[in-house]
Amino acid sequence: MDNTEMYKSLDIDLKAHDTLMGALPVLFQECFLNKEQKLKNLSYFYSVIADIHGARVKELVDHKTKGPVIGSFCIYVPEEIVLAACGQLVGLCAGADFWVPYGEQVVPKNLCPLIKAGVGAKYSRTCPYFQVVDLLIGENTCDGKKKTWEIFSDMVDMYIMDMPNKKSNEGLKLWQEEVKNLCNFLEKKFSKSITFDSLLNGIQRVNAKRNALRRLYNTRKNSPTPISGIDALLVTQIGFYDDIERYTKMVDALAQECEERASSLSSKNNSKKRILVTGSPMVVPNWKIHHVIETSGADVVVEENCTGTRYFKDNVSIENASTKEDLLKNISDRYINNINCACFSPNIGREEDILSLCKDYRVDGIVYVSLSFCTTYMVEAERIRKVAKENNIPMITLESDYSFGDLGQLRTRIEAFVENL
Ligand code: BJ8
Repeated sequence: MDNTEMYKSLDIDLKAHDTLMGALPVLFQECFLNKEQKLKNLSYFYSVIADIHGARVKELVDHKTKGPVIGSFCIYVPEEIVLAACGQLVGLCAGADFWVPYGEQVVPKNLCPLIKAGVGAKYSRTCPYFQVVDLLIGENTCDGKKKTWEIFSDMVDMYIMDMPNKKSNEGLKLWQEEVKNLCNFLEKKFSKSITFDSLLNGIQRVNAKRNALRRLYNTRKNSPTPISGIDALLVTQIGFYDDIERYTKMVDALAQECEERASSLSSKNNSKKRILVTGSPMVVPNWKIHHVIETSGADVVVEENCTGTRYFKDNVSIENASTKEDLLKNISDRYINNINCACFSPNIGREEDILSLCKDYRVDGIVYVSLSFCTTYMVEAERIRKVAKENNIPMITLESDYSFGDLGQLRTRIEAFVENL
């Protein structure tokens, strides 16, 4: 389908966009299409990526007649409230190296690639998702993001949620206020009243998405795993911008196929080592680490990061909630209790999560990956290394960006790590 007219209406730089789109198929082919495919329900997710700047963007453009399209950079932004305001939430975190040089024209080079690529995507006018949003909701997590919102606010309408640094009672109170404030802000800004029923509906829709993802990830506890780590990562990544109902249905169908496949594989011996990946988020099209691990003789069986278990761990409770305020409180609780971001100090919950995931997914080794200049995750690696050592779980720490210059070095280190497990 020719999207030129839509791109023009979104003020896309067509020439630069063509260059960007030329690079994606090569990577996609290498990481996904070249491998032997066994799960038929993956074809939906592959088709979403193949048409990443097409059909879904058109749906979002069409949605604007009914409600706002809102962008975010963090899984702390509650999708339930955006849905209750008739909005659609899209994750704008950018994972392509293409955008980094554009970002570096505006922000310092020694920022993480996720921020630089995000700024570059907007600055270069080559990402239709950035171009389609009516509002960007930022959050005060790491310092890099906090200051980058000031730069974004010259290019796009912004609302910023403050974040506590500690998961104390005071921290929880601050966050509860922030969640309420967001709700009030969206009501006013888009003249949509958020009621108990609309909020409940939003919660149920996001909980259903989480249930489907949990069901899919549970199948990865089997040995052999019925789905490769890179495919599971791709599925989770798509959840950040796909239509929520369609996505949930497709994840459920895939989970069912994986359950069936797991029972048919159960009698087979599995000699592959099982890896937990943890650290900074991995957003489309950042598939590098999974690709290297899984072409080095191991399986990634779970990801403890924001493009993994943190995205769907536990639901927002609707029990005993009879008012809109109750629901908002339950939303605050679910987010603060389940998302163990390294921006919090201390961040004991993450240590506990990693250990219990290692047990549940029968993990042989941990691959800890920080994006370059992602200070919080780089520093926290030391705590996780200690905890892993105390529990006799081998761990390797890697630092990488979106370029492919370090592929050889990564492969050498990962192969040696897997061999020694
Ligand atoms: S809850 S991990 S999505 S903040 S990679 S920009 S931390 S320097 S993305 Fe994150 Fe929310 Fe936390 Fe998750 Fe900063 Fe690190 Fe860059 Fe990061």
